[in-house]
Amino acid sequence: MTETLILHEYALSGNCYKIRLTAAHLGLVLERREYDIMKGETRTPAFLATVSPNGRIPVLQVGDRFLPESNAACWYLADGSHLLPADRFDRADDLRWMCWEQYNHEPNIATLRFWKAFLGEDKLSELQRAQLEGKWMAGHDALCLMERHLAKNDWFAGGAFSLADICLYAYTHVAGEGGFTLSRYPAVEAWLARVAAQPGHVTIDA
Ligand SMILES: N[C@@H](CCC(=O)N[C@@H](CS)C(=O)NCC(=O)O)C(=O)O
Repeated sequence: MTETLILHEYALSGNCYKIRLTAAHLGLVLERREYDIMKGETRTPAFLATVSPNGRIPVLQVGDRFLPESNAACWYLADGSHLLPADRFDRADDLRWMCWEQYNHEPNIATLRFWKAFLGEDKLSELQRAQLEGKWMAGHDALCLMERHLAKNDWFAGGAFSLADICLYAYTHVAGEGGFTLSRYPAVEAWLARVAAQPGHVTIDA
């Protein structure tokens, strides 16, 4: 990759971490720009006009082009590498797990983490408070589905460590911060340890 790679991020976000983890596994250097999402720094007119009209991080800047959405950014970095299966079906299966992560996993597990560990339960609106139980149940369902898959498979797709594992690891390993008890999902815990043991692994606070 010849163009400069800049990650617009809030470092403690799992969505930002998964891009750094992908880059670390590929030996790619990312320049990092931090925004304080608690202060609305991604909602300024300048950010909306230049970085992303969606007003959220992460955004991967490649040269002078901007790519929002964490999993798209991970895909961009990993395209053509050992992190994506060579087989066409397995590659699509990798993408399937990444889509599932964004629809079934992240909106529940990451949101509860954000509400509880970052905002604080006493700061939640009535609407957010009313959603706590439903998000907990949906997050538990997601962890149960992972548990069933990982009871029979070491990895999510293609029989090897891949991008789907990275994208799912990002918020699963901090699910405890959202109130989930990971010891209830032993196959998930064993998989988290396998991911963390991969050469090139970096932690969320690195
Ligand atoms: N689907 C998006 C989600 C992005 C997202 O929700 N970003 C959050 C932090 S993880 C954010 O920027 N929040 C600040 C805000 O909405 O103002 C992705 O995967 O990148």
